[in-house]
Amino acid sequence: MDYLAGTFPNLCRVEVIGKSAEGRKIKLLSITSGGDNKPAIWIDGGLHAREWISPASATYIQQQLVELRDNHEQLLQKYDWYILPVANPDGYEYTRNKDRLWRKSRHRYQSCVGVDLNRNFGYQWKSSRGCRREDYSGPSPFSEPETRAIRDYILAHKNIKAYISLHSYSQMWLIPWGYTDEKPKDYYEIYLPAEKAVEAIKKVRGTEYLLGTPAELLYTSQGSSDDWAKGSAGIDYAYTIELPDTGDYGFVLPSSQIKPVGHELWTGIKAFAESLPL
Ligand code: 0X9
Ligand code: ZN
Repeated sequence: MDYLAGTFPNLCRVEVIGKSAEGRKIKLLSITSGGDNKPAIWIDGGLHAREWISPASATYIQQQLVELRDNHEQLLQKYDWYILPVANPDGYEYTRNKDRLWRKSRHRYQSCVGVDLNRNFGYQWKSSRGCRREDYSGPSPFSEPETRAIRDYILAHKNIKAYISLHSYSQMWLIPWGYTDEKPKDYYEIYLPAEKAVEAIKKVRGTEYLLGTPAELLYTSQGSSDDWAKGSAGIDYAYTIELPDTGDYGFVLPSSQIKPVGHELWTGIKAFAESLPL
């Protein structure tokens, strides 16, 4: 991100949108090619520490948008992009040095460590039975500095019209709601651009992403970021993407997969952006 911002200062810049519980910077790349109040697409990764393909894919998209801008000038003319690869820097660092399969943040509560940041958002938030759980939702909605940083940035940028959160694994493009088995009224409208994305991804090298709600494909859960983006921030087009694979390697995807996964995802995001009715 620092390289991109230093090399292409007219196109992008690094913004520190907050600090983690342990004091690390939460860094986002904003990509804007001029023009006022264009619609924007938000992409975050790394809310869950161990899902390493998610930050890697977010940086892949940054590189495509900035370094290879000539290949897709229209996408920069039409949209601003806000891309946050590592939303949970404390957890990420912990997976690099201590426990590869850590999921939560590293905020200490009583005798416990860590909050599941994808349960800490303040829409349909639900309290947890005990802080030791892998999906501990925190003492209250937005108790965590990482989720507050995302909330505050998004609420300050009303031009954000699409929200995408990158996770792994399962190969799914998930559509709200995540907290219930009911579908939003505009389900069909928000299904269409996601369907275009999934079709485009399949054409690259045959990777199949399932498309539907968490209740249909996975499980319901409350306090997640996509539901908050749609339910509270008013961003109609809100999604969670579960990146590859489907379980052979799971969270510990080989590094040889970084480029192919990033490339097919980027192909899907382009098809998605081009088909948004904005
Ligand atoms: O449980 C999660 O937070 C996500 N799956 S993961 O394996 N990456 O942990 C699913 C989030 C989508 N579901 C909802 N939005 N409720
Ligand atoms: Zn996840």
